Amino acid sequence: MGMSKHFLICLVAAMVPTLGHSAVVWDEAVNGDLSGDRFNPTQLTLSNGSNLLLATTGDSELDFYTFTLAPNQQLSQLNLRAYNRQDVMFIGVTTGTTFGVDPNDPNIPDLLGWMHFGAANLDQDLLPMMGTGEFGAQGFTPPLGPGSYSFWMNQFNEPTSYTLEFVVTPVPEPATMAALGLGVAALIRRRRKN
Ligand SMILES: [Ca+2]
Repeated sequence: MGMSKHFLICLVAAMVPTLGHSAVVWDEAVNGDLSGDRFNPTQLTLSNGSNLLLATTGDSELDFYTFTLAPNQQLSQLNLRAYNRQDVMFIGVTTGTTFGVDPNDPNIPDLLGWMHFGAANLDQDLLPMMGTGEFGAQGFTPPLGPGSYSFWMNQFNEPTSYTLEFVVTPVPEPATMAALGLGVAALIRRRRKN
């Protein structure tokens, strides 16, 4: 086996676990109710790949959770994977390890992003919609980079179950991206020759 082919196989093998990881990081049915205290949100640990959150919120029961992305991690997508009612739910995000907005007196400019979502958003990535900066929120363009983020989920009507998928990817390094690009190009050339 030539050195270049061996290198390619190693490169591809190194990428696969990163893309293939999928785990439930919190399931209220198993792990208990998410925190209702914005100053002490439930701590989630996200890994590169797909991270699922299964929870229920409704009436006056709020859900607060937080996670910290390592210097080489970014949140690429926030996909809605399940939603069991027709009306909409609020999701808001702030930077930091506590949720920086008072739900009883929300100051919108303190929100990094927010939106109302519902069944119409099933299998959609909420992140770009949350980042539009509506009503004076700070706004952002995905991905969300390294650092701490806290979320508030709120449904004023009957309890609603939701499943969110947080997709975390490595922050691309220019050298890695270039090597991967060359590797893929070489693989394609090889396949065409065979
Ligand atoms: Ca809950």
